[in-house]
This record gives sequence, structure tokens and C-alpha cells, in this order.
Amino acid sequence: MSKIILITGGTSGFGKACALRFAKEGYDIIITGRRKERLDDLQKEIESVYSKKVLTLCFDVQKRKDVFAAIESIPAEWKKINVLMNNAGLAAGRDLFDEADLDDWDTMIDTNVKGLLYITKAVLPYLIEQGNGYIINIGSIAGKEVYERGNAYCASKFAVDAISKSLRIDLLRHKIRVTNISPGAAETEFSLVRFKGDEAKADSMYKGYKPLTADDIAELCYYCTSLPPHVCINELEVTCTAQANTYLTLKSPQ
Ligand code: NDP
Ligand code: 8X3
Repeated sequence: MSKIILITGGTSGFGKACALRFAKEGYDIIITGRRKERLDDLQKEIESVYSKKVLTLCFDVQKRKDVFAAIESIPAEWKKINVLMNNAGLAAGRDLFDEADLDDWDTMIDTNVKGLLYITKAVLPYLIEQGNGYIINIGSIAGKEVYERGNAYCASKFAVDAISKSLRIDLLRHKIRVTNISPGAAETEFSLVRFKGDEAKADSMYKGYKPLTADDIAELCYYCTSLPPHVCINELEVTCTAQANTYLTLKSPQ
């Protein structure tokens, strides 16, 4: 059996690009997400293009029982998981603190923080068993520096940063590497989700400069895991060249 990576949020963006990239490098892939049709389509694509095995798990990471049931349901031969990529996540809304929607806050904390904790706890026994496990957490530059209207999203990504640091400490005895990847703006479905289907608003986030792509992130994720076992990239902050930080991006006039 090849090495196995479990990627949450494999139906789009970073997760999908990583599934394709790791399959190209010879991994068998476990992909999760809520949109079954997309999981099935990606499974077919990977199996036909790369001839690698794919297992799909359809569930919502916010639902604790469903997370543990889904991970428990993985067939024994698939439980030899080498890499866990905690990627499923979202921003919901971009509003001033006093105007923000409480349901948006719940969704972001339940997905980006609690979902990530549940998945990690459920998968950890299998990673530990492999003796050389690797965890990639997808944080954000929003988890390094707060910006206006970022409030709960930033808080959720600061939490991912803190969880990555504690995992590195608590799992030291298991020789598990933990990399917190903190990307800046990347063109995926992220903004479409954030702005609740408003395509014009979403597109405007990526106008006038060249943002990161999902393939850029996949390249970095694979690079980290391909280093020798004694080398661990703890933190990787990456922006496109036009972006200096969360509030300064050089854009050409539209
Ligand atoms: P996309 O919207 O393209 O992909 C998000 C993925 O997360 C989808 O596969 C979606 O699957 C999954 N997901 C969201 N909520 C849930 C849930 N409750 N249960 C299960 N799966 C879920 O966005 P990106 O690829 O850009 O985002 C991936 C990660 O990268 C996120 O954590 C995001 O915060 C982070 N990030 C994104 C940046 C960007 O600019 N794009 C920059 C920095 C970080 P489905 O809907 O099928 O459930
Ligand atoms: C996504 C990047 O800057 O929109 O995490 O928060 S940003």
C-alpha cells in the first residue's frame, strides 16, 4: 500500500489541489467534504489520471459524532494514515464587530476550530501508530495579524496557530511533525463562500493583482512533507508577491 494522506475539505480549492498533487506523487488519498457529488467526481479523476486509490468520506466537520463515526468507519487498510491535512474551513461574512452575524461566528468557530480539533483527535491514534505522522494545519495570515472586519475569522485562525503549537509540544514523544501553513489571499471559492454567493464581490477580491492559487499551496504542502523525517517546517507564512500583509496589497487601478 502507498502512503496515505487524509485531506479535509477536498471538494474545492486547496484541498482539491492537494489531493491531485499528492496523488501525482504516489499517495493514496482520503478526501472529505459535505458535497458528495464533488467527492465522487474527484475520486474518478484521481483514479483515472493517477491510478491511485481514493476513499471518500462525506460529513460535516462541525458535527462531533459524525466526525468520529466517519473516521471509525475507515477500513483497516486505510487507517495507516501518514499525513493529516486539516484544511476544511471558511470565512462567513466580513463585517464590523458590532454589525456581525452571530450565526456566522458560530459557523466559523465550529468549523475552523472545533472541527479541526475533532478531526485531529479522531485521526491521531492512526497517525501515532505509523510512527512518523505529519499534520498540516491550514491557518492563514489572518491568524498572524488581525484586520478590520476580520474579528471571528481572525480569532479562529489565531486558534489554529495555537493548536499547531500545542500539537507540536504534546506530540513530540510520537515524532509527529506539525506544520502551520498561513497563506494570504488565494483565488479559490473562499470569497464566494465568505460573501454568500455574491460573485461580483468575490471576484473583486482578486482584481488588479495576481493572487496565490490553490496549486501554489499544494506545491508547498507537498514540499514540507517531502523533507527528511528529522526536518520540520513549523511555520510557513506565504503571500503572493503583491501582498505585504493583511491590509496592504498593491493593486493596479481597475
Ligand atoms: P474553498 O471554499 O475553495 O474550500 C473550502 C473547503 O472546506 C471545501 O472543500 C469545503 O467542502 C470544506 N468545508 C467547509 N466547511 C466544511 C464543513 N463544515 N465540513 C466539512 N468540510 C467543510 O476555500 P479554500 O480552499 O480557499 O480554503 C481552504 C482553507 O484555507 C480554509 O481553512 C481557509 O480558511 C484557508 N485559507 C484560505 C485562503 C484563501 O485566500 N483562499 C487564505 C488562507 C487560508 P464542502 O463545502 O463540500 O463541505
Ligand atoms: C484568508 C486570507 O486575508 O482574506 O484566510 O483573511 S484573508
